[in-house]
Amino acid sequence: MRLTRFFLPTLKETPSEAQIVSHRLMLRAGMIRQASAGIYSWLPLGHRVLKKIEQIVREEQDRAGAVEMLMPTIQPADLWRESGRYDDYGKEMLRITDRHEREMLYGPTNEELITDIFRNAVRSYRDLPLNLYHIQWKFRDEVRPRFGIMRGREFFMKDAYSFALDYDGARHAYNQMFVAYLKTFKRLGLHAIPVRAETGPIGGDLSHEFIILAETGESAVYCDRQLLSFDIADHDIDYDGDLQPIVDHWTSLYAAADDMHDPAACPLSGDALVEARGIEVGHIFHFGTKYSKPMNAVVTTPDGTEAPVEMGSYGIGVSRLVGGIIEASHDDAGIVWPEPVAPFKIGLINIRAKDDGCRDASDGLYRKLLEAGVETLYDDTDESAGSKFAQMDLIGLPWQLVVGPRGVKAGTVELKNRKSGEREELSAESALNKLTG
Ligand code: 5CA
Repeated sequence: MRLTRFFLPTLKETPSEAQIVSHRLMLRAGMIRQASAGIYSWLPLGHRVLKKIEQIVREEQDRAGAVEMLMPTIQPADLWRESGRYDDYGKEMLRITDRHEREMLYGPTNEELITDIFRNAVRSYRDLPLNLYHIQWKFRDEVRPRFGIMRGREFFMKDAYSFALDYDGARHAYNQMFVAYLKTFKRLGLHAIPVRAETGPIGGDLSHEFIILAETGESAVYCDRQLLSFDIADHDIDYDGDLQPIVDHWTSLYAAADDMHDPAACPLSGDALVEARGIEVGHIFHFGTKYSKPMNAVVTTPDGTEAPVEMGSYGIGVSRLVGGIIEASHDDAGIVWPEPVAPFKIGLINIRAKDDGCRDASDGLYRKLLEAGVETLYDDTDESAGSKFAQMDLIGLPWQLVVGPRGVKAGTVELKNRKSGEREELSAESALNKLTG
Protein backbone atom coordinates (compact mmCIF):
# COMPACT_ATOMS: atom_id res chain seq x y z
CA MET A 1 0.00 0.00 0.00
CA ARG A 2 1.35 3.39 -0.99
CA LEU A 3 1.08 5.89 1.81
CA THR A 4 0.01 8.54 -0.71
CA ARG A 5 -3.09 6.40 -1.37
CA PHE A 6 -3.68 5.22 2.17
CA PHE A 7 -5.62 6.97 4.94
CA LEU A 8 -3.36 7.38 7.95
CA PRO A 9 -4.35 10.46 9.94
CA THR A 10 -1.61 10.30 12.60
CA LEU A 11 -1.42 12.94 15.33
CA LYS A 12 1.76 14.63 16.55
CA GLU A 13 0.16 15.85 19.77
CA THR A 14 -0.93 13.54 22.55
CA PRO A 15 -4.74 13.63 22.76
CA SER A 16 -5.71 14.95 26.18
CA GLU A 17 -8.76 12.71 26.59
CA ALA A 18 -6.74 9.49 26.57
CA GLN A 19 -5.71 8.22 29.98
CA ILE A 20 -3.84 5.06 29.09
CA VAL A 21 -1.05 4.40 26.65
CA SER A 22 -2.95 2.11 24.28
CA HIS A 23 -5.75 4.65 23.86
CA ARG A 24 -3.23 7.45 23.26
CA LEU A 25 -1.28 5.40 20.73
CA MET A 26 -4.38 4.18 18.89
CA LEU A 27 -5.53 7.77 18.43
CA ARG A 28 -2.06 9.05 17.54
CA ALA A 29 -1.39 6.20 15.10
CA GLY A 30 -4.64 6.94 13.26
CA MET A 31 -6.22 3.58 14.15
CA ILE A 32 -9.52 4.73 15.63
CA ARG A 33 -11.69 7.80 16.01
CA GLN A 34 -14.46 8.24 18.55
CA ALA A 35 -17.97 8.55 17.10
CA SER A 36 -19.57 9.04 20.51
CA ALA A 37 -18.75 7.90 24.04
CA GLY A 38 -17.50 4.30 23.86
CA ILE A 39 -18.28 3.99 20.14
CA TYR A 40 -15.44 4.06 17.63
CA SER A 41 -14.75 4.01 13.94
CA TRP A 42 -11.91 1.74 12.95
CA LEU A 43 -9.70 3.55 10.48
CA PRO A 44 -7.73 1.49 7.94
CA LEU A 45 -4.68 0.83 10.13
CA GLY A 46 -6.77 -0.19 13.14
CA HIS A 47 -9.10 -2.21 10.98
CA ARG A 48 -6.22 -4.28 9.61
CA VAL A 49 -5.10 -5.19 13.14
CA LEU A 50 -8.65 -6.02 14.20
CA LYS A 51 -9.01 -8.38 11.22
CA LYS A 52 -5.66 -10.05 11.95
CA ILE A 53 -6.69 -10.77 15.52
CA GLU A 54 -10.12 -11.94 14.40
CA GLN A 55 -8.51 -14.39 11.97
CA ILE A 56 -6.21 -15.90 14.61
CA VAL A 57 -9.14 -16.26 17.00
CA ARG A 58 -11.14 -17.92 14.20
CA GLU A 59 -8.40 -20.38 13.27
CA GLU A 60 -8.01 -21.54 16.86
CA GLN A 61 -11.78 -21.87 17.34
CA ASP A 62 -12.00 -23.95 14.15
CA ARG A 63 -9.08 -26.10 15.29
CA ALA A 64 -10.86 -26.78 18.57
CA GLY A 65 -13.93 -28.00 16.70
CA ALA A 66 -16.20 -24.97 16.99
CA VAL A 67 -18.29 -24.09 13.93
CA GLU A 68 -18.58 -20.53 12.68
CA MET A 69 -21.86 -18.78 11.86
CA LEU A 70 -23.18 -15.23 12.10
CA MET A 71 -26.06 -13.94 14.18
CA PRO A 72 -27.48 -10.43 13.88
CA THR A 73 -26.70 -7.54 16.21
CA ILE A 74 -30.40 -6.76 16.71
CA GLN A 75 -32.48 -9.29 18.62
CA PRO A 76 -36.15 -9.57 19.59
CA ALA A 77 -36.91 -8.76 23.24
CA ASP A 78 -39.31 -11.72 23.51
CA LEU A 79 -36.51 -14.28 23.52
CA TRP A 80 -34.95 -12.50 26.47
CA ARG A 81 -38.28 -12.58 28.29
CA GLU A 82 -38.22 -16.36 27.99
CA SER A 83 -34.91 -16.63 29.81
CA GLY A 84 -35.89 -13.96 32.29
CA ARG A 85 -32.94 -11.75 31.41
CA TYR A 86 -34.88 -8.96 29.70
CA ASP A 87 -35.57 -7.26 32.99
CA ASP A 88 -32.47 -8.51 34.83
CA TYR A 89 -30.07 -6.98 32.34
CA GLY A 90 -31.08 -3.47 33.33
CA LYS A 91 -29.68 -0.31 31.85
CA GLU A 92 -26.71 -1.95 30.18
CA MET A 93 -29.04 -3.21 27.49
CA LEU A 94 -29.76 -0.85 24.63
CA ARG A 95 -33.48 -1.24 23.98
CA ILE A 96 -34.97 -0.30 20.66
CA THR A 97 -38.55 -0.11 19.38
CA ASP A 98 -39.16 -0.65 15.68
CA ARG A 99 -41.86 1.04 13.54
CA HIS A 100 -44.36 -1.68 14.45
CA GLU A 101 -43.79 -0.98 18.14
CA ARG A 102 -41.99 -4.29 18.49
CA GLU A 103 -39.41 -4.35 21.23
CA MET A 104 -35.92 -5.12 20.04
CA LEU A 105 -32.48 -4.80 21.53
CA TYR A 106 -28.89 -4.48 20.41
CA GLY A 107 -27.38 -7.76 21.60
CA PRO A 108 -24.96 -7.58 24.54
CA THR A 109 -24.41 -11.37 24.17
CA ASN A 110 -26.23 -14.21 22.41
CA GLU A 111 -27.22 -17.04 24.76
CA GLU A 112 -30.95 -16.62 24.06
CA LEU A 113 -30.67 -16.31 20.28
CA ILE A 114 -28.42 -19.34 19.89
CA THR A 115 -30.60 -21.41 22.23
CA ASP A 116 -33.59 -20.51 20.05
CA ILE A 117 -31.75 -21.60 16.91
CA PHE A 118 -30.67 -24.81 18.61
CA ARG A 119 -34.09 -25.81 19.96
CA ASN A 120 -35.71 -25.35 16.56
CA ALA A 121 -33.21 -27.59 14.79
CA VAL A 122 -31.78 -30.18 17.15
CA ARG A 123 -33.88 -32.91 18.69
CA SER A 124 -31.57 -35.83 19.38
CA TYR A 125 -28.48 -36.53 21.45
CA ARG A 126 -27.01 -37.94 18.22
CA ASP A 127 -26.47 -34.38 16.98
CA LEU A 128 -24.37 -33.54 20.03
CA PRO A 129 -21.87 -32.29 20.96
CA LEU A 130 -22.09 -29.00 19.12
CA ASN A 131 -20.20 -25.76 19.54
CA LEU A 132 -21.32 -22.76 17.46
CA TYR A 133 -19.57 -19.41 17.41
CA HIS A 134 -19.68 -16.07 15.71
CA ILE A 135 -17.58 -12.94 15.71
CA GLN A 136 -19.91 -9.99 15.87
CA TRP A 137 -20.40 -6.52 17.32
CA LYS A 138 -22.02 -6.27 20.73
CA PHE A 139 -23.46 -3.33 22.59
CA ARG A 140 -23.44 -2.76 26.34
CA ASP A 141 -24.45 0.63 27.60
CA GLU A 142 -21.58 0.73 30.11
CA VAL A 143 -21.93 3.32 32.89
CA ARG A 144 -18.35 4.36 32.39
CA PRO A 145 -17.04 3.59 28.92
CA ARG A 146 -13.34 4.37 29.09
CA PHE A 147 -9.81 3.71 27.94
CA GLY A 148 -10.85 3.85 24.29
CA ILE A 149 -11.86 0.49 22.89
CA MET A 150 -10.86 -1.30 26.12
CA ARG A 151 -14.20 -0.65 27.74
CA GLY A 152 -16.33 0.42 24.85
CA ARG A 153 -20.09 0.44 24.51
CA GLU A 154 -19.92 -1.08 21.06
CA PHE A 155 -17.25 -3.78 20.88
CA PHE A 156 -16.26 -6.77 18.77
CA MET A 157 -16.51 -10.16 20.45
CA LYS A 158 -16.03 -13.78 19.55
CA ASP A 159 -18.69 -15.73 21.37
CA ALA A 160 -19.05 -19.49 21.22
CA TYR A 161 -21.88 -21.60 22.65
CA SER A 162 -21.55 -25.29 23.41
CA PHE A 163 -24.31 -27.88 23.67
CA ALA A 164 -23.82 -31.29 25.24
CA LEU A 165 -25.97 -34.13 26.51
CA ASP A 166 -24.57 -34.23 30.02
CA TYR A 167 -22.14 -32.65 32.43
CA ASP A 168 -19.15 -34.65 31.19
CA GLY A 169 -19.80 -33.55 27.63
CA ALA A 170 -20.17 -29.95 28.75
CA ARG A 171 -16.98 -30.17 30.77
CA HIS A 172 -15.13 -31.45 27.71
CA ALA A 173 -16.43 -28.51 25.66
CA TYR A 174 -15.28 -26.18 28.44
CA ASN A 175 -11.84 -27.76 28.42
CA GLN A 176 -11.62 -27.46 24.64
CA MET A 177 -12.24 -23.73 24.85
CA PHE A 178 -9.90 -23.37 27.84
CA VAL A 179 -7.04 -24.89 25.85
CA ALA A 180 -7.97 -23.08 22.62
CA TYR A 181 -7.80 -19.79 24.55
CA LEU A 182 -4.30 -20.52 25.83
CA LYS A 183 -3.25 -21.26 22.25
CA THR A 184 -4.97 -18.18 20.85
CA PHE A 185 -3.44 -15.72 23.29
CA LYS A 186 -0.01 -17.24 22.82
CA ARG A 187 -0.26 -16.78 19.05
CA LEU A 188 -1.17 -13.16 19.67
CA GLY A 189 2.09 -12.73 21.56
CA LEU A 190 0.39 -12.51 24.96
CA HIS A 191 0.75 -14.37 28.22
CA ALA A 192 -2.77 -14.85 29.53
CA ILE A 193 -3.47 -16.33 32.95
CA PRO A 194 -6.73 -18.19 33.59
CA VAL A 195 -8.23 -17.15 36.92
CA ARG A 196 -11.34 -18.33 38.74
CA ALA A 197 -14.06 -15.79 38.17
CA GLU A 198 -17.53 -14.69 39.16
CA THR A 199 -20.18 -15.54 36.56
CA GLY A 200 -22.21 -12.31 36.78
CA PRO A 201 -25.17 -11.84 34.43
CA ILE A 202 -24.19 -14.83 32.26
CA GLY A 203 -24.67 -17.19 35.21
CA GLY A 204 -23.43 -20.68 36.02
CA ASP A 205 -21.11 -22.35 38.49
CA LEU A 206 -17.81 -22.70 36.66
CA SER A 207 -16.00 -19.85 35.06
CA HIS A 208 -12.51 -18.61 34.19
CA GLU A 209 -11.34 -15.22 33.08
CA PHE A 210 -8.22 -14.99 30.96
CA ILE A 211 -6.17 -12.04 32.09
CA ILE A 212 -3.07 -10.40 30.69
CA LEU A 213 -1.08 -8.44 33.21
CA ALA A 214 -0.89 -4.67 32.65
CA GLU A 215 -0.56 -1.83 35.14
CA THR A 216 -3.46 -0.04 33.52
CA GLY A 217 -5.74 -3.08 33.65
CA GLU A 218 -9.18 -2.71 35.23
CA SER A 219 -9.17 -6.09 36.98
CA ALA A 220 -7.21 -6.99 40.08
CA VAL A 221 -5.61 -10.43 40.01
CA TYR A 222 -4.06 -12.54 42.71
CA CYS A 223 -1.99 -15.47 41.57
CA ASP A 224 0.91 -17.77 42.21
CA ARG A 225 4.12 -16.33 40.73
CA GLN A 226 4.87 -19.66 39.05
CA LEU A 227 1.89 -19.13 36.75
CA LEU A 228 3.74 -16.29 35.04
CA SER A 229 6.16 -18.83 33.57
CA PHE A 230 3.58 -21.46 32.56
CA ASP A 231 3.54 -22.12 28.83
CA ILE A 232 1.20 -23.99 26.51
CA ALA A 233 2.85 -26.45 24.13
CA ASP A 234 3.39 -25.36 20.53
CA HIS A 235 2.50 -28.75 19.10
CA ASP A 236 -0.99 -29.57 17.84
CA ILE A 237 -3.53 -30.48 20.47
CA ASP A 238 -5.84 -33.45 20.09
CA TYR A 239 -9.07 -31.69 20.94
CA ASP A 240 -10.99 -34.96 20.97
CA GLY A 241 -8.58 -36.42 23.50
CA ASP A 242 -8.53 -35.93 27.26
CA LEU A 243 -7.74 -32.27 27.91
CA GLN A 244 -8.32 -32.45 31.66
CA PRO A 245 -4.59 -32.87 32.47
CA ILE A 246 -3.78 -29.58 30.68
CA VAL A 247 -6.62 -27.76 32.42
CA ASP A 248 -5.66 -29.30 35.76
CA HIS A 249 -2.07 -28.17 35.29
CA TRP A 250 -3.12 -24.56 34.62
CA THR A 251 -5.62 -24.53 37.46
CA SER A 252 -3.43 -26.34 39.99
CA LEU A 253 -2.07 -23.09 41.38
CA TYR A 254 -3.92 -20.27 43.11
CA ALA A 255 -5.27 -17.64 40.71
CA ALA A 256 -8.34 -15.52 41.34
CA ALA A 257 -9.98 -12.38 40.06
CA ASP A 258 -10.80 -9.65 42.57
CA ASP A 259 -14.34 -10.87 43.28
CA MET A 260 -13.20 -14.45 43.90
CA HIS A 261 -10.07 -13.67 45.90
CA ASP A 262 -10.33 -14.72 49.52
CA PRO A 263 -7.25 -13.68 51.53
CA ALA A 264 -8.20 -16.22 54.23
CA ALA A 265 -8.25 -19.09 51.72
CA CYS A 266 -5.22 -17.93 49.73
CA PRO A 267 -2.27 -20.23 50.50
CA LEU A 268 0.29 -17.74 49.21
CA SER A 269 2.20 -14.95 50.85
CA GLY A 270 5.20 -12.74 50.28
CA ASP A 271 6.98 -13.06 46.98
CA ALA A 272 5.03 -16.14 45.91
CA LEU A 273 1.83 -14.10 45.63
CA VAL A 274 1.49 -11.80 42.65
CA GLU A 275 -0.98 -9.00 43.32
CA ALA A 276 -1.32 -7.24 40.03
CA ARG A 277 -3.64 -5.50 37.63
CA GLY A 278 -4.73 -7.07 34.41
CA ILE A 279 -6.93 -6.86 31.35
CA GLU A 280 -9.66 -9.46 30.92
CA VAL A 281 -9.33 -10.61 27.32
CA GLY A 282 -11.49 -13.71 27.53
CA HIS A 283 -14.11 -15.28 29.77
CA ILE A 284 -15.55 -18.79 29.68
CA PHE A 285 -18.63 -20.10 31.44
CA HIS A 286 -20.28 -23.41 32.14
CA PHE A 287 -23.88 -22.75 33.10
CA GLY A 288 -25.56 -26.10 32.55
CA THR A 289 -29.28 -25.76 31.90
CA LYS A 290 -29.71 -22.10 32.87
CA TYR A 291 -31.03 -21.22 29.39
CA SER A 292 -32.04 -24.61 28.01
CA LYS A 293 -34.55 -25.26 30.82
CA PRO A 294 -36.62 -22.07 30.65
CA MET A 295 -36.35 -21.99 26.85
CA ASN A 296 -37.14 -25.68 26.53
CA ALA A 297 -34.07 -26.65 24.50
CA VAL A 298 -34.32 -30.40 24.97
CA VAL A 299 -33.00 -33.48 23.16
CA THR A 300 -33.97 -37.12 23.31
CA THR A 301 -31.47 -39.14 25.30
CA PRO A 302 -30.16 -42.65 24.47
CA ASP A 303 -32.81 -44.16 26.78
CA GLY A 304 -35.61 -42.40 24.94
CA THR A 305 -36.40 -39.71 27.53
CA GLU A 306 -36.01 -35.96 27.00
CA ALA A 307 -33.46 -33.76 28.73
CA PRO A 308 -32.50 -30.09 28.57
CA VAL A 309 -29.04 -29.64 27.03
CA GLU A 310 -25.99 -28.69 29.06
CA MET A 311 -24.53 -25.43 27.82
CA GLY A 312 -21.54 -23.16 28.14
CA SER A 313 -20.48 -19.91 26.54
CA TYR A 314 -17.06 -18.58 25.72
CA GLY A 315 -16.12 -15.00 24.91
CA ILE A 316 -13.02 -13.28 23.60
CA GLY A 317 -12.82 -9.49 23.47
CA VAL A 318 -11.47 -9.15 19.93
CA SER A 319 -11.51 -5.34 19.85
CA ARG A 320 -10.26 -5.12 23.46
CA LEU A 321 -7.30 -7.27 22.43
CA VAL A 322 -6.08 -4.54 20.09
CA GLY A 323 -5.60 -2.28 23.11
CA GLY A 324 -4.34 -5.14 25.26
CA ILE A 325 -1.60 -6.01 22.80
CA ILE A 326 -0.49 -2.36 22.66
CA GLU A 327 -0.42 -2.16 26.47
CA ALA A 328 1.86 -5.21 26.43
CA SER A 329 4.03 -4.10 23.52
CA HIS A 330 5.07 -0.46 23.05
CA ASP A 331 7.94 1.90 23.86
CA ASP A 332 8.46 5.67 24.07
CA ALA A 333 8.38 6.04 20.29
CA GLY A 334 5.12 4.16 19.74
CA ILE A 335 3.57 0.77 19.16
CA VAL A 336 5.69 -2.36 18.66
CA TRP A 337 3.42 -4.88 16.89
CA PRO A 338 4.06 -8.58 17.36
CA GLU A 339 4.45 -9.84 13.80
CA PRO A 340 1.28 -12.03 13.68
CA VAL A 341 -1.01 -9.05 14.25
CA ALA A 342 0.97 -6.24 12.61
CA PRO A 343 -1.11 -4.19 10.14
CA PHE A 344 1.77 -4.49 7.64
CA LYS A 345 4.97 -6.45 8.02
CA ILE A 346 7.23 -3.81 6.49
CA GLY A 347 7.38 -0.04 6.31
CA LEU A 348 9.32 0.85 3.17
CA ILE A 349 10.64 4.39 3.55
CA ASN A 350 11.91 6.42 0.65
CA ILE A 351 13.63 9.29 2.42
CA ARG A 352 14.07 11.36 -0.76
CA ALA A 353 10.87 10.94 -2.77
CA LYS A 354 11.87 13.64 -5.27
CA ASP A 355 15.15 11.94 -6.17
CA ASP A 356 14.81 9.80 -9.32
CA GLY A 357 17.32 7.20 -8.15
CA CYS A 358 15.65 6.80 -4.76
CA ARG A 359 12.23 6.58 -6.34
CA ASP A 360 13.25 3.93 -8.86
CA ALA A 361 14.99 1.86 -6.20
CA SER A 362 12.02 2.14 -3.81
CA ASP A 363 9.43 1.41 -6.50
CA GLY A 364 11.45 -1.67 -7.49
CA LEU A 365 11.62 -2.95 -3.93
CA TYR A 366 7.93 -2.28 -3.42
CA ARG A 367 7.02 -4.25 -6.53
CA LYS A 368 9.14 -7.21 -5.47
CA LEU A 369 7.67 -7.21 -1.96
CA LEU A 370 4.16 -7.12 -3.39
CA GLU A 371 4.96 -9.97 -5.77
CA ALA A 372 6.26 -11.99 -2.84
CA GLY A 373 3.01 -11.30 -1.00
CA VAL A 374 4.65 -9.35 1.82
CA GLU A 375 2.35 -6.76 3.34
CA THR A 376 4.15 -3.48 2.87
CA LEU A 377 3.30 0.12 3.64
CA TYR A 378 5.36 2.22 1.26
CA ASP A 379 6.03 5.76 2.41
CA ASP A 380 6.31 7.46 -0.97
CA THR A 381 5.32 10.89 0.35
CA ASP A 382 7.63 13.89 0.24
CA GLU A 383 7.62 14.50 3.98
CA SER A 384 10.95 15.03 5.74
CA ALA A 385 13.00 11.96 6.61
CA GLY A 386 12.68 12.81 10.32
CA SER A 387 8.91 12.85 10.30
CA LYS A 388 8.78 9.65 8.23
CA PHE A 389 10.94 7.83 10.77
CA ALA A 390 8.89 9.14 13.68
CA GLN A 391 5.64 8.09 12.02
CA MET A 392 6.93 4.60 11.20
CA ASP A 393 8.10 4.15 14.78
CA LEU A 394 4.71 5.35 16.01
CA ILE A 395 2.70 2.87 13.93
CA GLY A 396 5.07 0.09 14.96
CA LEU A 397 5.49 -2.14 11.88
CA PRO A 398 7.99 -4.93 12.69
CA TRP A 399 10.48 -3.96 9.94
CA GLN A 400 11.55 -0.68 8.37
CA LEU A 401 13.34 -0.75 5.05
CA VAL A 402 15.00 2.58 4.33
CA VAL A 403 16.07 3.79 0.91
CA GLY A 404 18.23 6.94 0.70
CA PRO A 405 20.55 8.60 -1.82
CA ARG A 406 23.78 7.37 -0.21
CA GLY A 407 22.59 3.77 -0.21
CA VAL A 408 21.27 3.97 -3.75
CA LYS A 409 24.77 4.97 -4.91
CA ALA A 410 26.36 2.15 -2.94
CA GLY A 411 23.63 -0.36 -3.89
CA THR A 412 22.46 -0.81 -0.29
CA VAL A 413 19.40 -0.27 1.88
CA GLU A 414 19.02 -0.05 5.63
CA LEU A 415 16.89 -2.55 7.49
CA LYS A 416 15.69 -1.71 10.98
CA ASN A 417 14.02 -4.05 13.41
CA ARG A 418 11.40 -1.99 15.25
CA LYS A 419 11.49 -4.09 18.39
CA SER A 420 15.23 -4.39 18.99
CA GLY A 421 16.13 -1.14 17.23
CA GLU A 422 18.94 -2.98 15.43
CA ARG A 423 19.87 -1.61 12.02
CA GLU A 424 21.89 -3.22 9.30
CA GLU A 425 23.10 -2.02 5.96
CA LEU A 426 22.77 -4.66 3.26
CA SER A 427 22.22 -5.10 -0.46
CA ALA A 428 18.66 -4.70 -1.66
CA GLU A 429 18.72 -8.34 -2.68
CA SER A 430 19.75 -9.66 0.72
CA ALA A 431 17.15 -7.43 2.37
CA LEU A 432 14.47 -8.91 0.13
CA ASN A 433 15.68 -12.43 0.81
CA LYS A 434 15.56 -11.80 4.50
CA LEU A 435 12.06 -10.30 4.42
CA THR A 436 10.47 -12.72 2.00
CA GLY A 437 12.28 -15.86 3.17
N1 5CA B 1 -21.67 -14.60 26.76
C1 5CA B 1 -20.43 -14.56 27.47
C2 5CA B 1 -19.39 -15.38 26.81
S1 5CA B 1 -19.60 -15.48 25.13
C3 5CA B 1 -19.98 -13.13 27.64
O1 5CA B 1 -20.59 -12.22 27.15
N2 5CA B 1 -18.89 -12.96 28.37
S2 5CA B 1 -18.28 -11.59 28.84
O2 5CA B 1 -19.27 -10.70 29.29
O3 5CA B 1 -17.25 -11.90 29.80
O4 5CA B 1 -17.58 -10.92 27.61
C4 5CA B 1 -16.59 -11.62 26.90
C5 5CA B 1 -15.37 -10.74 26.65
O5 5CA B 1 -15.75 -9.57 25.94
C6 5CA B 1 -14.70 -10.21 27.90
O6 5CA B 1 -13.80 -11.16 28.43
C7 5CA B 1 -13.99 -8.97 27.40
O7 5CA B 1 -12.72 -9.33 26.84
C8 5CA B 1 -14.89 -8.50 26.28
N3 5CA B 1 -15.70 -7.35 26.74
C9 5CA B 1 -16.74 -7.35 27.61
N4 5CA B 1 -17.22 -6.12 27.78
C10 5CA B 1 -16.49 -5.29 26.99
C11 5CA B 1 -16.50 -3.89 26.72
N5 5CA B 1 -17.39 -3.09 27.29
N6 5CA B 1 -15.59 -3.39 25.84
C12 5CA B 1 -14.70 -4.21 25.25
N7 5CA B 1 -14.65 -5.53 25.44
C13 5CA B 1 -15.51 -6.07 26.30
